[in-house]
Amino acid sequence: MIAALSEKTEAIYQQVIARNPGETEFHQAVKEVLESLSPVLVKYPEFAEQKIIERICEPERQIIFRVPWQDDHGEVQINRGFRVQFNSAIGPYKGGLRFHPSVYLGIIKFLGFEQLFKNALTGMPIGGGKGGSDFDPKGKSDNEVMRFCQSFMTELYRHLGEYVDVPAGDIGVGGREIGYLFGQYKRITNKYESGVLTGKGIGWGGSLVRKEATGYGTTYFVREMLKARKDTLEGKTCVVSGSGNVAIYTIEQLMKQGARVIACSDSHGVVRHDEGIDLDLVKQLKEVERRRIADYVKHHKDAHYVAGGNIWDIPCQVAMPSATQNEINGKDAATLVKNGCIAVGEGANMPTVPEGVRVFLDAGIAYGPGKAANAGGVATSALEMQQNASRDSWTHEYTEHKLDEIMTRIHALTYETAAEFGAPGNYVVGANIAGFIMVAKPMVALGLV
Ligand code: NDP
Ligand code: 2IT
Repeated sequence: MIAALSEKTEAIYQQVIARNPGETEFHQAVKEVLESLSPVLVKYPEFAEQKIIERICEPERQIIFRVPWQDDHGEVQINRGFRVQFNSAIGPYKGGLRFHPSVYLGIIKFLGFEQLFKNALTGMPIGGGKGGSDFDPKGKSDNEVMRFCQSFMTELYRHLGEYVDVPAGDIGVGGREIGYLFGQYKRITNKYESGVLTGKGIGWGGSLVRKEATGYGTTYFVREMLKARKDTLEGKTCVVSGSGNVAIYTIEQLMKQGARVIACSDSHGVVRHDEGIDLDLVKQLKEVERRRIADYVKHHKDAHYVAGGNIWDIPCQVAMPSATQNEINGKDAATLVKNGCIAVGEGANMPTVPEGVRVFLDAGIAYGPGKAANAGGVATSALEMQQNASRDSWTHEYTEHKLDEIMTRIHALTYETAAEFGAPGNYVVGANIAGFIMVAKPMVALGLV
């Protein structure tokens, strides 16, 4: 069940719409959090007195800049760069960079807003931020991507720092891009400041398990939700949307937990393979060759590819949206429930539209919203920062164990908070309230800044 906005939160929401015209994804993310907060204002009247919600909805700083670069034909290209430094009450701004043609301020702000609560839920000292560009890395040569990243960092570097703002990857930004960005930061500043970016490669300041962390973490969260219902992932039929970083390592961990993954996708279409997805092939196609998922069926004659298909029409017990925002609409959610889906773990940020969230909650299935379920990526970024600060590198086993502990703790925190605020089993309420309180209390303590 989702509560309506109270008079007070409705007024705040209307103010957010008026102050941020046209930023529909940002409005959606704000509304979804405000719907959970009325009981918090009753319990903590100081939050209302200090206008904490109004302050949280206004980013501390927003940077928009020109990114000029030259393509392989010598033609000048212009993109737009963004960094929104949302909230630094509990640590330096932290959050990924997204390179995708759909990027505009409203997307970066929704992501930054989600990020600040997610980061709080990890229990690590990281504030919230997000950035990116409308640059499209698809179809670009390595040299073009490098020139773009160098130009992007030539402007952004002045706003970053280990104690200031620490970006990482998101859609379209992986190890290759982080490498070029770090190289340029190092060159401009003349400092080997490892802690300025996370998602770095092994051998130059990166952490083991960061690459796997978001997918593994989301799967651990689903494992915990099922455990609370005396169930497991063993033998479950799963569908994972996307075939990028989060999707690949979600599939890997689902398989480790004994589940069967029968479908994945990209923005062009859906692959279904009832024998079980061949993960080594997906890694080869996507991580190494940067090809389309359509090529999967060239290697497996018994698999099916549907161009423009809808992955949520495929019956499954566990759905793991791992591509992008608003990829599950109300009808998709109803189809999933009708087909016997018992759990949804959001690897992507805000992949389910509000109507779809309502369908999942009304059906009483185990629904893990992104800001709790996919926090393993940024949590492991914080572990990377710890290793950089102490000039140490931890083993795979130790780091993975830490990630598992953090996800298990986030599950317990969101589960218990939901129960405390009268909505047992509702992880939306649990995540929003727990994350909000963990930012709001420090904001009160730090005074009007
Ligand atoms: P990648 O760029 O590695 O992969 C993105 C995947 O999603 C690709 O398969 C891509 O298909 C698909 N996709 C992207 N945009 C769209 C779209 N508009 N419509 C349909 N499909 C789309 O990104 P990540 O795996 O890193 O990110 C996936 C999601 O996870 C995002 O929502 C991101 O915000 C979230 N996330 C990522 C974290 C991380 O650590 N990387 C941490 C927490 C959340 P195609 O190649 O065809 O574009
Ligand atoms: O949405 C996210 O949490 C990320 N893209 C990862 C952010 C990070 O700083 O590791």
